[in-house]
This record gives sequence, C-alpha cells and structure tokens, in this order.
Amino acid sequence: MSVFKRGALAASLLVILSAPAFAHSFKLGALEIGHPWARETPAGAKTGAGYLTVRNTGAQPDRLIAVSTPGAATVEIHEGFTENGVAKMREVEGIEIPAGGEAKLAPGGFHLMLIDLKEGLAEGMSVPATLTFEKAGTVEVELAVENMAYGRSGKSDAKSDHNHGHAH
Ligand SMILES: [Cu+2]
Repeated sequence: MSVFKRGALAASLLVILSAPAFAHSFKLGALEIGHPWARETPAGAKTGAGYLTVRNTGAQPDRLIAVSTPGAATVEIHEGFTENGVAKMREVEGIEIPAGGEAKLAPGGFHLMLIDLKEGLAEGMSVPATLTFEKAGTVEVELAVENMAYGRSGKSDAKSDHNHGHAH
C-alpha cells in the first residue's frame, strides 16, 4: 500500500487557497515553513530531494536538526556546493534559521536528501514529513511532489540546477 496520499493535496488546496497551487505553508510557533516540495524522481531512483523555506518571525534563532518521512528509510540534511565547476553535496548537522530571517532549501543549496525511497516520487503526490527544530520542536508538513518546471517557481537560474541522482 502506498504511504503517499495521491491527489489529496491538490484537492484540499483547491478548496482552501486561491494562491498558486505551490504556495502552501505550515506554522510552528514563530516559524513559517513555506512551500515544502520534493522533486519528481526518474523511474527506479532510490533517492529524492526535498526543499522548503523556513521563515523565523521570532527574536530567537532556531535550527532545523532532523527530518523524517514514512516514504524513505532516512532523510539527511545536505548542503550543495560547487567545487571546480562540479556540483557536489555533503551532509550537515543542521540549518540555522536566524531570528527575523529565513533559511532557504533550494536546488543547488541546502536540501533534504530522501534516501532509500519506498516508492518513486511522481508529480501530484504528497509526501508527509516531520521536521524537528532545536527549540520549536516538531511539525508535520507535506512535501508536494513537483516536476522541475514547477520547482523553479519562476527562477531562471539554470546553473543552480543539478541532478542529485548523478551527484550521489
Ligand atoms: Cu543531497
């Protein structure tokens, strides 16, 4: 049985939001988790990548320190970087969310690495995930699976677009 809720996200957004379908967000105290999404995976891929934005409206910094999902055996927090023109990534212990600021997880930079996927990610799926912050605690979000065209969300910086499957 699938651990993902196929189509459920799209249906609820239709009712609740008049904003574009990708503009969903979740709140945890002073933290606002904006547009959590995961990239559609090619057939047979065992690894996926997730992205989101965390805005901190509070006066205390916080840190994203752990992520889990029933859809994958492990989720690591990764940082993407370029070395000698080659896109690479490494695991980090957490991502700082400055007081009054935000942390962006986006293609080419910080991201969530979904390792050992239970099934491939196809556009329109919704992947439940639990985010743990050092101070604020945990919050359940839904990663909307999107294709690359959606994921860019209007950004045209093509060089920040690297393929995780190849980089691993
Ligand atoms: Cu990665």
